[in-house]
Amino acid sequence: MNIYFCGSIRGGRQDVNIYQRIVKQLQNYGNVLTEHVSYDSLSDKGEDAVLNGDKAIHDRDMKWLMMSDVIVAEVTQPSLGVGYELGHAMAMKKRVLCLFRPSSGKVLSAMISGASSDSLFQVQDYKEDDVVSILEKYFVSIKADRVTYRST
Ligand code: 6K6
Repeated sequence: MNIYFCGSIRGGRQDVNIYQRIVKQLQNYGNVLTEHVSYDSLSDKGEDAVLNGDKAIHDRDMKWLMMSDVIVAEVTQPSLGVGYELGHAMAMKKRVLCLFRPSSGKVLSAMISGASSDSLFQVQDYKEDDVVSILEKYFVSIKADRVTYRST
């Protein structure tokens, strides 16, 4: 299973330790195409962006998004790029899980919380210590869905 993880880069790297925790857990369920989003070494300044060019980053990420089976986004730190990815994922009818930490004191954009309408696009409040159990529950439910689809 290809998993696309979204997290803020130029929107701010405050939550990078949480991204690492999520990505590590996601790797138990499939191939995480965007592991680099969780790297400490990736700053919000973008030296590698200068080397490769923003268009190359955009085009590669869109290709990966298309190839992915599931998108998991940590949406607590607002990011234009993550919002853009989520809009495309929804248009592509991909399965999406957005994770938000109310303990941050932030309020999630209504365009994300309000988009949660069916099982394809889910938004879930969570606490950092619950990452493992929330992802486990989510991926078990996906597996069950896939089995149901195949047998009907
Ligand atoms: C390094 C530092 C700044 O930019 C870079 C290299 N850029 C990116 N490399 C890979 N993915 C990127 C890059 N910039 C944005 N993205 C994608 O957008 C990721 O998949 C993230 O989920 C999302 C972050 O968007 P911003 O607006 O917070 O940068």
